[in-house]
Amino acid sequence: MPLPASRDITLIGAGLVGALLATLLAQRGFRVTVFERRPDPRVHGFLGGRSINLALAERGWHGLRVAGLTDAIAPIAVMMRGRRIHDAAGNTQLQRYGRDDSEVIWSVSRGQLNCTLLTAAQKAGATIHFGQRLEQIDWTGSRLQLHDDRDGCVRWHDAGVLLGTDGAGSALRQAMQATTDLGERLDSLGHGYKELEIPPLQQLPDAALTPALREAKARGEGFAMDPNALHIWPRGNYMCIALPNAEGSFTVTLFLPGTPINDGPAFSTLDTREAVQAFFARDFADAVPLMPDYLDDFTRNPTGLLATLYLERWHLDGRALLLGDAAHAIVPFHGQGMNCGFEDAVELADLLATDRGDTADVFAEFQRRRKPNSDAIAAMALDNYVEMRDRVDDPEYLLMRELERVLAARHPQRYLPRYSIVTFTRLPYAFARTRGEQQAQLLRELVRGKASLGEIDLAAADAAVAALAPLPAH
Ligand code: FAD
Ligand code: 8R5
Repeated sequence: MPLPASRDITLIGAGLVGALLATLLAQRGFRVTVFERRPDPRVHGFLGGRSINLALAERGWHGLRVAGLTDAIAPIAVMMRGRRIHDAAGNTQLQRYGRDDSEVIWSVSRGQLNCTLLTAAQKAGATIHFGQRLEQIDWTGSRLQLHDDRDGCVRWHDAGVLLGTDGAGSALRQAMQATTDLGERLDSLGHGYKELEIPPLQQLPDAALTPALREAKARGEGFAMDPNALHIWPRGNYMCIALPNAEGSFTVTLFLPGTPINDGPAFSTLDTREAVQAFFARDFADAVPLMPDYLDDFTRNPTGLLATLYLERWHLDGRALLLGDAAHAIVPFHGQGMNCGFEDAVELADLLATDRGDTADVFAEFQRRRKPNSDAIAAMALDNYVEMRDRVDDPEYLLMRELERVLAARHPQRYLPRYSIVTFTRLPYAFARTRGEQQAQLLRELVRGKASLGEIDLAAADAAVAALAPLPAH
């Protein structure tokens, strides 16, 4: 029996969110067609072969679980149990993210994750057309124009119900904007990023290694640093981070202002190899010997831009809806862009599958539920940049973290650090943000003028926590 027309859905973009959503919708009996600009990464490789990884947290795992994919991803995920902070002298220290190894985040290869999701979508029945770029939409005729990268031809297709999962630079968003004002605002952060690489230990020349690392290499060890951490080199207005890849390398990212702040380093002034070299030698001396190609990487790799995208409207009645980065691109500092997008996909698939009414109502309901949450994670991601680059080695901040652990242990029903709510639960981001503000206020008052945990009035702390509403079940 043919499916009714409303069961036909067209997705633009088969990135992380599009491929997961295609899987979820196909599994729920929708007829799903996806148009993806790039060639099939399972045939042609990914991003020129560079290893780029992402941090996967509970919200992201949940999306994979609903799609039945945890068993496919778990074997390629590397556990990160905390931040490993590298000070200027090269000493490191681990700050755990959670109570124990049940509260950790995971580093996953973007390419492998995307390939697994594409295969799952096709297995569930979705049709994916690669090398097909959305160019424009004829809204009156309900047709979309695609450019076929393989033969260079331009063709028109019936549009039907459109879902935009085509990322931060969304072509569908642009086409929607051409007919209706979506209330778009792009807030540029003024900082950019550059990706570098620490190769597997076995590929590093002995001459560059410390005696301890030379021994580790001789023992056959795979990683040049602690593999089970998210490494951070906090330096005030800028920082480096590194996430482990399963094969032994690390992807290092430098986050830096575009132009100087108080005469500090910036992308605009790192314009010669000598300037880059002097900067790294001064600020990231312990990482330099582990990155034999960093000068070439720095010159060759593009500088990424960082911005937050806000839209007042995500849909054109029942014809088109944006989700994932296309609707709400955020800065990366909470590692939640994909995690949030996966939450979008699960929510939308549920709404579409249970709804018997008008698609426009479903889209409006989706926006009503998700927008407060994407606004909240956008704000918390901005906060976390300051925390990562400037606060993680500050004594007052460390005392607040220490107190937070004590309070969470004493009052598990009432105190949960904001980082934990965001990362280890699926409580709404908007809840994490308001609760986080209340808790931060409480911590600030308790640590004011105090130098150590012993000086803090725990009875007063207990009373303050008791005044918070109990946490929802999670
Ligand atoms: P994308 O994954 O960008 O996918 C969009 C897809 O649409 C692409 O396949 C693209 O080719 C396709 N497309 C674009 N235009 C067209 C067109 N005109 N026609 C057809 N197809 C088109 N998030 C985390 O949660 N944790 C992390 O640790 C993390 N790290 C990140 C590291 C980096 C370097 C970057 C850049 C982002 C990171 N993010 C992370 C954010 C995360 O990558 C995004 O939030 C997530 O990929 C969004 O998924 P998406 O499907 O909406 O967009
Ligand atoms: N995205 C991340 C965190 C929080 C870590 C913490 C931070 C690189 C472009 Cl910057 C960043 C986090 O608070 O200790 N979890 O996961 C991922 C991050 O950056 C990713 C890799 C990134 C965009 C470049």
